[in-house]
Order: sequence, then C-alpha cells, then structure tokens
Amino acid sequence: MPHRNFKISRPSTSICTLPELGMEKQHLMADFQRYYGHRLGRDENCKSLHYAYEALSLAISDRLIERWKKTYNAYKESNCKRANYLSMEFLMGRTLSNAMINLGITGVAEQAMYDLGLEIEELIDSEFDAGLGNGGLGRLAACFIDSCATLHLPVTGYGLRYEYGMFSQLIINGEQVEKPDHWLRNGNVWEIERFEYKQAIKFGGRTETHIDERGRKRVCWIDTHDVLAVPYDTPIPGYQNGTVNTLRLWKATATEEFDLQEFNEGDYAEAVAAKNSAENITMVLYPNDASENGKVLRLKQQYLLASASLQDVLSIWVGRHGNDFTEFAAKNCFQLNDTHPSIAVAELMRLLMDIYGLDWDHAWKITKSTMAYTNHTLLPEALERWSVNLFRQLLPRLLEIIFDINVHFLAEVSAHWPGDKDRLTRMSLIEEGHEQQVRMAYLAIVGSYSVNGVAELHSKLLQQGLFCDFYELWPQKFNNKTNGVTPRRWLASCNPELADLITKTIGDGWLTDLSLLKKLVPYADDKAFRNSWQQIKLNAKQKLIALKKQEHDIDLSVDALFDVQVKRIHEYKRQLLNVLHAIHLYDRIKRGDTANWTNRCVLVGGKAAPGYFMAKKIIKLINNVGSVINNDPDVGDKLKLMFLPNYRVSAMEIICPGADLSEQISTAGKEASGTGNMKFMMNGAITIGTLDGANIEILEEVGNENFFLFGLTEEQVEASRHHYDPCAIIEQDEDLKRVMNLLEWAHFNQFEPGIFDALIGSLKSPHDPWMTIADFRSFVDAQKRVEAAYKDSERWTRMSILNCAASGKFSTDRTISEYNNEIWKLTPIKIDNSQ
Ligand code: B1H
Repeated sequence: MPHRNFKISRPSTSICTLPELGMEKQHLMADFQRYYGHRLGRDENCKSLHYAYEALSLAISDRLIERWKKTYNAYKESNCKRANYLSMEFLMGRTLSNAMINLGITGVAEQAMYDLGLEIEELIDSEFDAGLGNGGLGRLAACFIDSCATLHLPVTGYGLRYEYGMFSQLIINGEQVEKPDHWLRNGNVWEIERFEYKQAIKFGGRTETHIDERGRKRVCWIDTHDVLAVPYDTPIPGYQNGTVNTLRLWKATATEEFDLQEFNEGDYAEAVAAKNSAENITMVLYPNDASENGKVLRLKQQYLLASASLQDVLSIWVGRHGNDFTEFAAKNCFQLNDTHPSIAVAELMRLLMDIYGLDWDHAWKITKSTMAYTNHTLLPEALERWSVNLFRQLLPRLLEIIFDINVHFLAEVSAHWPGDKDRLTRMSLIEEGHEQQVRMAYLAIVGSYSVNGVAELHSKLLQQGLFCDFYELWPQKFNNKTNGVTPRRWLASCNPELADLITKTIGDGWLTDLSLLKKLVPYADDKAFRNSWQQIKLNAKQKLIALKKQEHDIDLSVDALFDVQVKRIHEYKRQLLNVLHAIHLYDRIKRGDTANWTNRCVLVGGKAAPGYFMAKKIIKLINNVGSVINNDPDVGDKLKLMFLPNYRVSAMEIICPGADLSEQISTAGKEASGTGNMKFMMNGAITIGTLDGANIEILEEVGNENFFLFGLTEEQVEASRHHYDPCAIIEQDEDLKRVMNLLEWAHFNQFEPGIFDALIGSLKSPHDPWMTIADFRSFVDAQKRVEAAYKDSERWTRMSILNCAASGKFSTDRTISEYNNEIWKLTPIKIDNSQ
C-alpha cells in the first residue's frame, strides 16, 4: 500500500525531485564508496576489480539518469517530431569511458579513483564489450545514436537484448574456435528494465475476417502463441550537452497468460518449457555478417523487434492523441537499418488497420511517409528472402498484408509500364520459383519514402544495378548518406594523447565539428609538431605490442611499419591478397632480395562466420604462413605476420591508434562503405586501398599523394570478368608464380596435406568473383610505394597528419546531420541545464 502522501505526478514535494548530483571529486568518491561498500557489499579484501568498475559505473550512471529524465520531459513537452532507429544490431562495445567523456567527468573520475588507490584504466578494462553486432552495420548504429544525442536530436534506438553477443574467438592450432559470449554474466549496470512498457508479440495461429459495427471488414489474428517483449533501456549521452537519449533493447519472455493456459491443462512441464522457447528468441545474435540466415528463429527475432518497437511508439501516440492519427506521420519516422527490421512495413499496416481501425489507404499513406530504408550491401547472398510457407506458418496475418501491398504495388507498375510482364516479374515482392519467397528489400523500398546507400559509389550502384527498376519508377526516393564514425570514441577516447595534442594545437572545437581538423594542415610542415605526432604514434604502437604480447610471446619492433587489416573475414575483403603479399615478401627475404628493406609487421584480425568454410580456411592460412615466417631465423625483424584473435570494439580502440598502414583492399564494387577505413584515417594511418566504398571519398579528401591507390576499378572488374584468366596472369608474373608455388607445394602446410586446396583453387579459378590475382601486381607495386614513403619518416609523418586533418567528413555528426536534413527533418531540442 503506498504511503498516503506518495505523489508521482506533482513533483513539487515528491520523491521524483532529486537534488542535482555533484560532479566534484569528493562527491564521486563518496558515491563510489557507498556503492562499493553498501550496495555491492565489498571491502578491501575483495580481489576482483569488477566491483570497483561496477561501483564507479553506478556513480556515473546516476549522473546520467538525471539528465535522461530531463531530456525525456523536454521531448514530451515540446511535442516534437521523433525518429526511431530500428536495428537488429547495436555494437556498443564498452560504456564506462564513453559515458565519462560525454559527461565531461573523465579527469575528475581518474583523480577520484587514484585517491582511492585505483587505476581507472584497469577498471575501464574490466568491462565486457556489449558485442550485440557483427561488424560495420552494428557499430554504425552505435555511432549514429552517439551523434544523434550530440546533435540534440530526439532519436530512440530500438534493438534486441541478446543474452549472448558476438561469439568470442579462440585460435587453436591456427583455427578459429567459437566460444559463447555471455556478456551479461556479471549483470549490466547501465540498463534499466522497464517491465511496465512490455508488449505482447503474436506468432502462429490463423486469421478470421469479421464485419464490424460500421460495416467494415476487420481481420482478427487469433489462436496465436504470444510472447512478451520486455524493454531494457540504456542511456545514450550526447557530448557534454545535457542530452541523454534512449537505446531500448527488447528481451523475449513468456507471457503469464500462455503459462496459465498450459498449466490449467495440467502441462506444468510444458508451461515451463514454453518459457524457454520464448526466451530463446533473444538468446543469441546470429553471427553471419553479410550473408543470409534463413532460419525461423531469425524471422522471430526480426518480427519481435519490429512489432514491439512499433507497438511502443503507437501506444505512446495513442496515450496522447487517442485514435487520431492525422498528425502521426508529421511527428514520427522509422529508419530501417538494412532489411532486417523491414517486416515493420507490414506490421505498421497491421497495427493501424487491425488494432486502430484505419482503412487501407490511410494506413498505407502513413506507412509510406514514416518508413525509410538504408541498404548496406550489394552482395546477393546477403539479400534477405523469406520463404512464403514459413511466413504463412509463423506470421499469417503479415503475409496477407504483404500480398495486398504487392497487389497495389503491381497495379502501379502496370500503370507505369503497361504490358511489361518482365517488369512485373522482376519487381514483384514475391519471387516465383520452386518455392515462393518474399523479397524483403523490395518490401522495404515499396513501403518507404527514402532509400539510401552508405557511400557514393554504393548508392550509385544501387540505382544503376540492384534497384534500377525502382529507381526508374521513383528516382526521388533514392539518396546517398556516406557513413561516418563518432570522433568521441574513435579519436578522443581511444587516442587521448593524440586528442590532447590536437586540442592544444587547434582548440577543442573539433570534438563536435570534425571539419575543424583541417586546421592541422599547416602543422604538417612544423618540425616540432611532427616530432610530437611521431612520438604519440610510437607510444600507441608500444601499447599495441603489449596487447599482442599477452597472447604471443613474439617481440615486435616499434620501428617496423605496422600494416593492419582488421575486419570480418570474407572473400570479398580479400585477406587472401594480403597473405599473398606477405608470402611474396617472405620469398624476397629468402632469396636475398632485401636491399633497402623496410621492416614490416603485418597484423590481421577478424571473425569468420561459423559456417563460412572459406573464411575459416583463410584464418588457418594466415596462422600457418605466420608461423613459418615468424619462426624463420633468416627473416628476423624484417617481417612478421600475426593474427590478432578475438577482434572486437575494445581491441580496435587499441589497434587503430597504433596502425601505420590501413589495408582497405576489397574487390572494387563489393564493400558498400567500410568504416574501419575512417577510424584508421582519423588516427593518422595511411590507406592502401582500392577504389571501393568510402575509400573513394577518403582519397578525394586526402589527395592522391597521401593515399596508396591500386587495383581495378569497379567498371574494370565488371568489364574483365568474362575473360578473366588468373592462370595466365600467374604464368606471366615471376613473383606471383613463386608465391603460388610455395602455396601449392605445401610449404605452409607440410604436415596437413591438402588443407588449402580450396583456397588455391578459388584463386586460380576464372570464375573467382573477387578476382584476387588480377590485383596482385598492382598491390605489390603500391606496397613498394608504401615502403619508400615509410623510409622517409618526416614524409610519412606529414602524410599521417594530413590524413587525420582530412578526416573531418567522416564524422557521424556529418552523416546524421544529412539524415536529419534530408530524411527525418527533426528539430534539435536543447536541454536546459540551468536547474
Ligand atoms: C554490412 C551487413 C550485414 N552490410 C547481414 N551488410 C547481416 C548483412 O546478420 N546479418 O544477416 C549482418 C550484417 N553489414 C556492412 O555495413 C558493409 O559490409 C560495410 O561496407 C558497411 O560499412 C557497413 C555499414 O554500413
């Protein structure tokens, strides 16, 4: 029974009015001690740093929560338009250091911990990564919500709270072994469960049509198995601006009703088992980056995300406006992060018609003017298609709606191209064949008012290739939004020494206006500045060496060129090209061709999808070649090749400040954008790359003389594909022939015969889609230019500074401003921090 004076809605004397928490050192120390000693019940005998991490995080989190409520109330009061970013992945990494930077409390917290006898670095390092994503797409979502908060934009991130994130990668006998990532095992101090905002999600069952009291057709979806989606909210602070937005992640659990029904039938065990099957939906992240999943559980995940998020937004709307949806589209929009949440198009139609009673035309008008779709890949294997049969079983009502959308849409196509049967077949949302499939990308395009790619080239290829029919029909829907990364995490937080030097030199405006980095350009000619820059790079390389040494007892020389390729392992990203080059260097050393040599340390890291045979072989090859090279006394410091196990966000925070050379060597036309390329550039690494994805724009910004360009262009790739003859190229290139011979003669797998046959076969195949052999010579030549440049350390440092100085375009603040100006059209809401 609440106390009779308990008041929530009138805050003047209520428990909701909290005193502002102090940001001084002594306040933080006191809170830390209270949490550590009381809440967590630890004392000086506790050996684990985890609880100190947790106590500090709780103290920091308290300071966010006040601002969070203020932001929430400011949005509510202003009745502003809101955007919702729907994504199956939010690859957040660690939270503590980011929260401290954005609160402007880093120095104070460091001092407070120091005074208590703790090293803040160690606390920061004891946090598990929230690895709720595969790679670029998931990390982009995380950078986006950081920028939205920094730009004062009312944007909510909606995703899934996977119990197990991206697997952690062990390397055993050179091979990848996956280990489940139970990142929540110590709890998660940053999230708040909000059971009061739970939503019921329907699966299975059947539909029935009724005529309602106004004589209208009304469809009921009945006999369903329901699951509850419970939201967990994480605060997303803007950079020192008082705004704290929300990341809302759904966890699936069993409904009470469902349990009861089974329980009453006497099936107690079944009821408990059902709880498990409900909870399985958000148990694990699918680890198949850029390739199709096709599993029932994955479709359940997608629908749960779409349905729970839309019901959440609609219930907030109805709470304020009743069933009046006239203004809904003016006040809400949804950005779909790839097709993964695109079932939202049909779900919004269902909710508006079946639950809120709107007619088709009205519901469709709202849907078409609130949904926006971002495409992230042209690779056919990543284009989602769901079997119609599976859809019918799992989401019968949604399938009906998709068929209806298709009927309306095909009528529009017919009107535009009368009699063009091929066009209808090509554009239909349903692909015919031995099994009918729903084309999710087409559903997303048809149901959206905006369709964008993630770099200029990628957007152009979408318009001219994959989506050309749709572009012809609706050219105004299509646009480009070149990706970015947040400079708070990817410069300020991961490279504090460099950030301090930059701030000392040009002021701190760059943190929220990255274009100001161009003020560094004149300092590239300043000897003292170059010295400081160089020293910082050396320190960062030292840190990277220390990280590496934890796993391998190999000494790396800080003077060597650090040549880095870290990203998911995929054939199109061509880690194989990198290995061919490393073998070529090894071969040169062995035959004594080492005049004017530049010592080099090649670092490769990344995870392979567990079922991706070729990617796993590539990992094994890197490790085998590495072990031959690294153990050959003739090679010594001249060359090292190392695999960095378990690549993840927190590893990249150490890797990118320490890189000299950034490998961005995908087959032109295949990497939609890339974002690692941007992180490296921002930290003063120089790119060796093809004209692919955002590399093209990086080159444009930094200029030819500060970029090592090589390889066929996208047009050349496509033009030479049908007469590609890798064996002839190998025959004519002595260096390449020797490399291939080493591979074929099992120099790197003497006791494991045949294990690389598939890799060798793919390189030599005229049908190799990635055309690795075609770019070998040009890659080797570019690497020679790299060596010459690195030899002249003053020149290299100049190039490094100029790369950082030219990276301003690649802030997600710029990307998000473009999303907002051209797609969302939200008004920034500044949060008043005066009281
Ligand atoms: C990207 C994906 C992706 N594109 C399917 N597509 C997935 C597709 O689990 N799945 O089913 C997961 C991920 N990821 C990447 O997006 C592109 O390859 C990069 O080039 C791009 O930079 C990144 C962000 O736009």
